[in-house]
Amino acid sequence: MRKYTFTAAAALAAMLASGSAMAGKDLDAVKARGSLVCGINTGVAGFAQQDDKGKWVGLDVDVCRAVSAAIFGDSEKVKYVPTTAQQRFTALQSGEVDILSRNTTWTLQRDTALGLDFTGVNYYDGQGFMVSKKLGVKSAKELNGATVCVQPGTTTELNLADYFRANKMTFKPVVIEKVEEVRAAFYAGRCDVYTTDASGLYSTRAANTPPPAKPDDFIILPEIISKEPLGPSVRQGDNQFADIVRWSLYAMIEAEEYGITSKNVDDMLKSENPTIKRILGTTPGMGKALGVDDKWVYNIVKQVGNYGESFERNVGMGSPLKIERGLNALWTKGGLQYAPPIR
Ligand SMILES: N[C@@H](CCC(=O)N[C@@H](CS)C(=O)NCC(=O)O)C(=O)O
Repeated sequence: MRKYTFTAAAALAAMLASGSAMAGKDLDAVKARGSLVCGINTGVAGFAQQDDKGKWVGLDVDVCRAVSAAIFGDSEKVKYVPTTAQQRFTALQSGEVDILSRNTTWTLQRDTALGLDFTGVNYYDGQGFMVSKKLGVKSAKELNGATVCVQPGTTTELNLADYFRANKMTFKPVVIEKVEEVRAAFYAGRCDVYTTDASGLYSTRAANTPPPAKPDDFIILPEIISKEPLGPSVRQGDNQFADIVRWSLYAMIEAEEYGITSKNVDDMLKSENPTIKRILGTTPGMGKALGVDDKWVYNIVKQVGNYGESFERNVGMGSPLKIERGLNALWTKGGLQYAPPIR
């Protein structure tokens, strides 16, 4: 036993000395390939959507770009694979994608039985309901007997059943896998209600509304019926890769807290603040501990922006979605976004 302990400790020390502590097969594969394969959704404006040049943009896309910047020093070494709600976990489990960054709720079963490892929360959300104004409904409590459009393989489907049962109401589900088809069904009046994460409702209403529907024709009811902490996940089994994903997101949040932006990051390299020096690698060590370049946060912020910049650009008041920071404000501003210290 003693001998075993000694051997394990020696092996660990040797790994640490060689700088390859806990290196795993997933990170090795990403490095060997020279790119990150990132599973995203098939098109939810603000979170992951192709712009007019065919480039994927959005809050979830920015997480992939940040991880790419941390590993390769270049945020563009990413291949994007669109996945429906139903396909997404198989895509990650089978190795088709390295990371899932796709409005996916962190739940116990997904984090355990499904073999995923959640690495943080890039958007605190909750489930809501959208209806046509013509329906004349002001509260979800008035939805007894309604026909409800919903996507399968989601927490949405489960919460919907729980909510109606708890409120002694009935509903008729219209379950459709493809997001554009579920939206079309809703706009065509095949269901009274569309339910998903509130972010998805804002996104659908603001940017995906196919003509002739108009955003003003629809209202989002006030009830938020669940907790949907959305965040990136990886397969279990490669701790270092999971750490890089986790700390890339934290780096964006920490940069916002310390006022480091894509615009001022070069000036910030001259900062005498010891925390900023550690974050930006002017005092080396943090990158080395994570197994990436000491300039990792500099590269993330310079190329992708801090969390607040990404939020505003993609889903915030400056975007068509116009979502307030709310729960996604920093903890110093009354929200839940809180990064452990980079030290
Ligand atoms: N957060 C929920 C729902 C996620 C979800 O898939 N939502 C739909 C509606 S916004 C979606 O993203 N669809 C896009 C797609 O299928 O590509 C979950 O993790 O189960």
